[in-house]
Amino acid sequence: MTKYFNPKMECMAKEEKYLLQSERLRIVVKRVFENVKWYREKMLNIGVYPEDINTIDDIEKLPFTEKHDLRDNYPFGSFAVPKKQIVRVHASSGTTGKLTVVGYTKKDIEDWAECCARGLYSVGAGEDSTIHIAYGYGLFTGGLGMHYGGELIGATVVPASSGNTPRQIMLINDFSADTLCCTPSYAIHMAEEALKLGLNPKNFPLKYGIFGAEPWSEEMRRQIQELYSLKAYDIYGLSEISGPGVATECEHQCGPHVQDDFFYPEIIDSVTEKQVKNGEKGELVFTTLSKEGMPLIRYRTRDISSIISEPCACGRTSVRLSKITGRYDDMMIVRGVNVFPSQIESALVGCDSQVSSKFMVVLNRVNNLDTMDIEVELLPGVAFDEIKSVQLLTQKVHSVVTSAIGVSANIKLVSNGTFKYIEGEKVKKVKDNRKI
Ligand code: DLL
Repeated sequence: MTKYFNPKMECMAKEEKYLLQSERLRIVVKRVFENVKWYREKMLNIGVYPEDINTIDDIEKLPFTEKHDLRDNYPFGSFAVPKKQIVRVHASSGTTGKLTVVGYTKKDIEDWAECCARGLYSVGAGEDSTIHIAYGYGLFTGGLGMHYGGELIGATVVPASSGNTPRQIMLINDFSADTLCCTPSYAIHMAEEALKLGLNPKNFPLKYGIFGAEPWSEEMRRQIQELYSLKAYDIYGLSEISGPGVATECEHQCGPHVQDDFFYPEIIDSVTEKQVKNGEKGELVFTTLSKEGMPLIRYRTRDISSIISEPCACGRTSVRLSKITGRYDDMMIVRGVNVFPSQIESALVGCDSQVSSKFMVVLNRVNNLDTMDIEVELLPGVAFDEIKSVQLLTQKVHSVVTSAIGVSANIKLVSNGTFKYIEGEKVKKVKDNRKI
C-alpha cells in the first residue's frame, strides 16, 4: 500500500461520495459566482444563485460552460484567483487562432499530480519504476502532467518528450523503463521503427503502457500488447479540466476510473442538454470540484462516452468511462494535437492575395503516424501559370497554416472551383481516412 492508492477517496461508499461531491460543488459554485464575472452573469441570467445549490443533484440547475466562453475571455478572464496565485499556465487549441488557456494554483498542480499518481499506481507503477514520458512537454499538458504524477509516486521519471524515435528506443532500453506514457499511435509507430532497426519490442523492459490524448480502440490495445510485452491502459483527460489523469484505467482494463472526488462527470444528450441514464451514450460534461485557479462548471467536452457505474473488481468505487468513440464537434486530433478546421480557415484569410480560404483536409495514418494533407483553392481568376513561383506560394501558405495549428501538414494548391460546395449543405472540410 502506498498513499497513491487512496482508498478513502477511491473506494469511498456511494453515500459518502455523494455528500463529499455535494459539499465541494457548493464551495466551487460560490467561488466562481464571486470571482468570475462572466460566470456570475450566466447564473444571474437564468436566475440561479449559489444558495440554490445544495446537493450534487442540483448541478442540473447550473448553466453549461463551453470552449467559446474560455476563448471569449482570453487569456485570463476565467481565472477565479488573482494572477499572482497562478503558478502555471497550459493551453490547447481553440476553435479559432486563439488558444484556450488554463491557469493552475500551487494546490491545483498538487491535486493534478495526485490524480496522475493514482492513475500510475493503479496500473502497477510504483517507486521502483522508471517512467519514460514521450508525451510532449510544453503548453500541452501530457508531458508535465504525467511527469509530476511520476515524481509523486517516487518513480524515476525520464522526460523524453516527443520526437526522435531511435533515441526514445535507446533510452527505454538503456534506462530499463518499465512504464511508457505516450499516445497509442506513437506506441505502435515506435514498435515498428524498432523492428526496422532489428530490435524486437517484446524484449523491451516495458511492463505498463499508459496511452491517451487521442481516441483508440480495443483492436489498437490488442495490437500494442502483441507488439510489446506490456499491458496497455487508457488514460483520459483534457487541459481545460486539468490535463491527463482525469480518468485512468486500473489493472482490470475495463474503462478509466474518473477521479470523481476531484471531477464530477455527467453524460448529457447534446441536443436536449438533459442528463441521460448511466450506461447510455452522450456528451461528456465535467465539473471541477476542487480547482482554485480556473474552476469549470459543467464544461461540455464534446467527447462521446457513457458512464459505467457497476463496481470494478479492483475495489475502487469511482465511476468509469466507456471508450471515447468520437466527438460532437469537428475537432481533429493529429499526432495528439487538437486541430480545428476553423483555425485553418482563419489562417488562410488574408494569408496571400492569390489564395482563398477554401480548403480540404485529408487525414491518413501511414506507418502508424498521422499525416495531414491540406488542399487550398486559389482565388477566382488566379491561374497557376500566372503565379510567379508555385513553390514559394506553397511554402508561404505552409508556414502560415502550420504555425497556426501547431502541427505540420503538406500543403497543395489547387485551382479555384475544385471543391464543390453545395448551397445549404454542411460543408465537409475533413476527410479522415484513419482507421482507429
Ligand atoms: O490530450 C490531455 C491528455 C494528455 C490526456 C495525455 C491523456 C494523456 P487536450 O490536448 O486538451 O488534453 O485534448 C483533450 O483529447 O477532449 C479528447 O477529445 C481527447 N482525448 C484525451 N484523452 C483521450 C483518450 C489532452 N484516452 C481531448 N481517449 C479530449 C480518447 C482522448 N480521446
